[in-house]
Amino acid sequence: MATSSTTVTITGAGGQIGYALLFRIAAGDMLGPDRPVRLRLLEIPQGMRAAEGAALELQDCAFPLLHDVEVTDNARTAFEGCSIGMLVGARPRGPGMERADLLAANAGIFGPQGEAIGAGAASDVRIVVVGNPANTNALLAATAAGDVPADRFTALTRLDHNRAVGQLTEALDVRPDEIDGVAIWGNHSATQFPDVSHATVRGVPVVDALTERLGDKERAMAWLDDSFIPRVAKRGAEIIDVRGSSSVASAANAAIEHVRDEQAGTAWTSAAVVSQGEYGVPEGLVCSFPVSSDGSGYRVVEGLDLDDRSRARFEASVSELVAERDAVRELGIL
Ligand code: NAX
Repeated sequence: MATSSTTVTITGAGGQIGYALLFRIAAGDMLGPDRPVRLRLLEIPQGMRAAEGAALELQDCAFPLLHDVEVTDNARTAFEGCSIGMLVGARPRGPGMERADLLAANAGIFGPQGEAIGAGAASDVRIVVVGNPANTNALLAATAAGDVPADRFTALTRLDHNRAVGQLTEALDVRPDEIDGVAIWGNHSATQFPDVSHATVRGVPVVDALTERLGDKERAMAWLDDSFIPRVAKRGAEIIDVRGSSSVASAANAAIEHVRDEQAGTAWTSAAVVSQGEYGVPEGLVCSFPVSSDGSGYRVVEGLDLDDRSRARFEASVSELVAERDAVRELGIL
């Protein structure tokens, strides 16, 4: 008997990240070689031609796992029967736009998309929000989705996680798969806290390995504070500066890994999930934590010690999330 296909909905599918996502998903990179997919591409009218063009190219790839592609500018159609939703399309900050304007514009996107998910998505639906401000956009969609359990909504901080691993591989001259236990805490923004205090390299604490390499612990801590943390947190700006365009393939790769690991299971990665009060984070905020998955969704890794410096960094980022939530509430949206 043929395996039934999984419906994957991608918003902003005509954009840059969309273009980098579609072909890898259709090739089986996200759900594996045994799970055929049906793609639903959601765009706004101005983006429809680009999405339709991508659909033509998908046809020209003749991917054996790709059972169907539909392009639409109707959110209800796009999310009907959706099991995996990747919410990439968002309103970028325009010139002179204040934070409140940005949040209101995105509420106008993520509210109706959340409603469409509530109205028609499959009972096993899981959502990852990529479009910025990702954490608060996920909160907006989750709130609008009615009966869909809030823990089905996540936001992407896997790119930040991967960036942190990438910085360590260079500093320690090791391979990415030799590093475990990196964590991103807080908001997907420059306030995020990339944390190595529970990380190991070939089983040795990263801080000890850095101390060995740089000569003493003071230098290791200075590298973490002055180089590693700001570089990871501001890597998006560095990419724009060097490449002349924002992160695209690395963002698409991170989104694919986020969904793959949530579905297949993982002992440890980073993702923004709906807080249930873990580590003192106000309930309901969509906040990045170290997480694990047994295949049924991401859960926060609990019981980790955070020293005072770490806690202060984490709390600063959580305060930003609270401010974003409050700003949305003040607009009467939540
Ligand atoms: P693009 O501007 O290339 O593409 C966005 C697409 O979304 C456009 O085609 C646009 O027509 C479409 N769109 C806008 N409103 C829509 C709506 N209501 N419904 C459906 N489609 C809609 O941006 P791209 O480079 O692809 O980036 C997409 C988003 O990812 C941005 O918000 C960006 O800030 C965010 N990012 C998030 C990252 C993360 O780690 N969470 C990292 C990369 C990226 O910066």
